[in-house]
Amino acid sequence: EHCRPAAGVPVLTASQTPKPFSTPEDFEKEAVRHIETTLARSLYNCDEGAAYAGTALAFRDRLVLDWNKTQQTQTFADQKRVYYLSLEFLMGRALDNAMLNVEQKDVAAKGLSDLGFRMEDIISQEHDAALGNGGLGRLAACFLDSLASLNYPAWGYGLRYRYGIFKQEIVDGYQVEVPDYWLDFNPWEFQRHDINVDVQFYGSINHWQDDEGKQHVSWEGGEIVKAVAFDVPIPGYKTPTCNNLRLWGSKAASGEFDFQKFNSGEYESSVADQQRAETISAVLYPNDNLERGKELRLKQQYFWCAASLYDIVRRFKKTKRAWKDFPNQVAIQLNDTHPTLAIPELQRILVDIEGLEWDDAWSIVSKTFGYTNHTVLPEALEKWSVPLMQHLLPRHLQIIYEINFQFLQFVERNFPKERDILGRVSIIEESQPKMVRMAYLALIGSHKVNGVAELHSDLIKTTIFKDFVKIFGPDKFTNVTNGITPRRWLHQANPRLSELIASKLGGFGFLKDLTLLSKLEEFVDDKEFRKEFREIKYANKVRLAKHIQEHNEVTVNPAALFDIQVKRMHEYKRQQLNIFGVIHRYLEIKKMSAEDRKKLAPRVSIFGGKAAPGYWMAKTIIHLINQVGKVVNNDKDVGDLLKVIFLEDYNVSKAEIICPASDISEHISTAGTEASGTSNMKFVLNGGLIIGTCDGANIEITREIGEQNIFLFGNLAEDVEDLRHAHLYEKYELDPQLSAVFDSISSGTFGDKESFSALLNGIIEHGDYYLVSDDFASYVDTQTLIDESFKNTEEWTTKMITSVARMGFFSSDRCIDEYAEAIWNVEPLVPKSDGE
Ligand code: GPQ
Repeated sequence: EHCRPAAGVPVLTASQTPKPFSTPEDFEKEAVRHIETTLARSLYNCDEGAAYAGTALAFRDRLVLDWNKTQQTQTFADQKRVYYLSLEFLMGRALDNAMLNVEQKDVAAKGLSDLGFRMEDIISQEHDAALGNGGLGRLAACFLDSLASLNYPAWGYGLRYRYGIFKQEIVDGYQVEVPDYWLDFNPWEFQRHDINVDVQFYGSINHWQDDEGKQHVSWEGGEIVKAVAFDVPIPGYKTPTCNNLRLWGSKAASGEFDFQKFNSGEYESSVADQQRAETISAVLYPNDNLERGKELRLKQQYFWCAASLYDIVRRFKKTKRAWKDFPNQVAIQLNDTHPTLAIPELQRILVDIEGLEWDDAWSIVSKTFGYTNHTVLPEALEKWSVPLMQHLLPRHLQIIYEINFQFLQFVERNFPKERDILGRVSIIEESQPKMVRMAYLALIGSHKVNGVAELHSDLIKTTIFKDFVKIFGPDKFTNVTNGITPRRWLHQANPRLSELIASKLGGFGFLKDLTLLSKLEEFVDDKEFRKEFREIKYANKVRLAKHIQEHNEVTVNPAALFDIQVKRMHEYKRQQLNIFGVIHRYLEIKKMSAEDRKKLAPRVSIFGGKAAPGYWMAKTIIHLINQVGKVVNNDKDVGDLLKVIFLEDYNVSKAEIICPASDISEHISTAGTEASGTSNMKFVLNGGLIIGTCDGANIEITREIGEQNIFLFGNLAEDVEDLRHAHLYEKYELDPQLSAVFDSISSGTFGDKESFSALLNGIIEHGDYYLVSDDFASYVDTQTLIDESFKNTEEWTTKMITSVARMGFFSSDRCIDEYAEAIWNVEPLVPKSDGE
């Protein structure tokens, strides 16, 4: 089984490898070797792309030794592992992160400079790995970083999309989607040619009896698609742990196209099977907080769940343990309901293939899974039509019906007097067609269900899962407030601030224990520190201003107040409230005397974010923002007092430039709609303040940093339902200031007024579901407070520093420790060095 080198043959192992590059020359040697041999390029012909490749490969060499060692340690340690199943991993770039984790970025920068390159330019050669939509996918990426940095034995499982989230171009103020082909050169993945899983679809069910009279079920016929493993190393910060992210790509089971058909002249149909198979992992669905029930999406979900579970079960079987030990060895976390099919799939493996009794199997299944819910928005809760599932996954549908039957019997026994409860909690919705409610299946098949911020975790217990709290008791439900990795979102994105903090705290320990930031409060009155802190903020704004100059061809004043809202475009996130506020400001400025204008703090309103291609209203909002920008930015009379910028193609690597550059960022969702939010944490950690509603993690941020350091406004979640009801059944008046804004839009100030009529009518006539009008006055007033506060530089500086000092709680490390303790029951495991 094992390969044994002959005596005297040196074996390269992680612990024998010195720090990757002790000198810049060491690094250069390795990078040049890769450029000349791996890439077969002459140094005379070495451009930035080749320099990036050489650098990445040089660091990768080092990474894979730790990776091998970690995997070997995990295999032999034989302790419980975590599997994080997520359809999205929004990783961004890998090189910078890899260099910083081994503390070798400076050495490499010097080496690159010797070769005639600037580190920044080389880093920006890398294509973002954009296998996600927004917060949910980026959370998965932060979790992988924390799992590795904290030495948890953990794997991620996902899909290897050939196309990640589309690239956004803005053409004449409109969003245009361009495909994101990111795999032309990707040094961070390794295809495992030996790891393939056959995944079955369609077919029929056969019930039969063996010679001993035992009943069996088999799933036969249909179509087979091959899942091919691609592994991505996930290094931890300052630790030898390097975990694995396994992404599945789809291939035709036969591997090749049909030669028979090809030879008989049917070229087109001969490649059709192959193409159909490869379509499964071709593209990421670009919807955020929305489900559309498409067959291909269901295929993606099953393909990935089946391949991952096959892999996990195979690994478990190698331990030769009894099946009842499975939940002691394996914890599987479901990132939203997307991987819920893993539940009936594991039940199918145990019952149909391994021959366990139903109840024994179910006891194992329901101890293995944990389910994280990320939204209460009804349009985002997954439901699959029963006929579709019957067609694609006939055996799974049977199993789901059996799970439901047993569950409903249990409910009936325990709540005999409640007539309506069965219909309400049934996994099957009795609609036309019938639908499988995936959130209920995920909940019933898991031992813990968690929300992602306190308010959200409370809300799921009183709204969508209310009945289930009664059925299972409150202990099944828990909260794990989201977090972010301070490595990427402070150290990498804002190296100067990280350095400054380290100089005050006596080292970079805070990057592993973010609560150490609290010591910064001791320096809040330190004049020199305050000055440096402000200088860093200013420099980060200059960097963003440069980006804006290059991409938007608008000159913005870095001394102005930078007001930023970047996130997916969505009505519930209320970018429309923001842009209406900007228009209001513009109209006010136009009315002001020269004297009054002098008193005003200049502002740059910055937006960024993608709209789902089919989300017409979100696209309208993008269009309005760009139209307003066109008018305002060209109004000489307004000058520097107001600029409006839409940043094209917001993604992870752009967020790394944007988050450190805010004075204010906007997190202004209608109360009760944003489960948590995570960019709110990124902005505050980088010394920006927040204007926000009492929603998601804003509430906990306020508790931590103090309400004097955040600008809260708007109605509370508890009042939203009544307000909506009142809008529908009573006459309501539009807020007068908002009305003036609408008049200016309707008079054509920002171009063709017809373009925006549906947006305005939704508020004026159709109930204003997101309460834009209700919150407008308090939003505008709060922005005025911000103007005043910003002009008082000393007051503002104190708020920034105090807030940063109090952000320790929001590290994804804290979050992962909570999952490990309360949900997974797993312990860290540090890779052994060789010879031990
Ligand atoms: N989230 Cl359901 C997404 O990014 N996409 C989704 O489809 C759903 C949720 C977000 C959610 O809106 C944010 O409030 C959270 O901070 C984030 O998930 C991570 O939990």
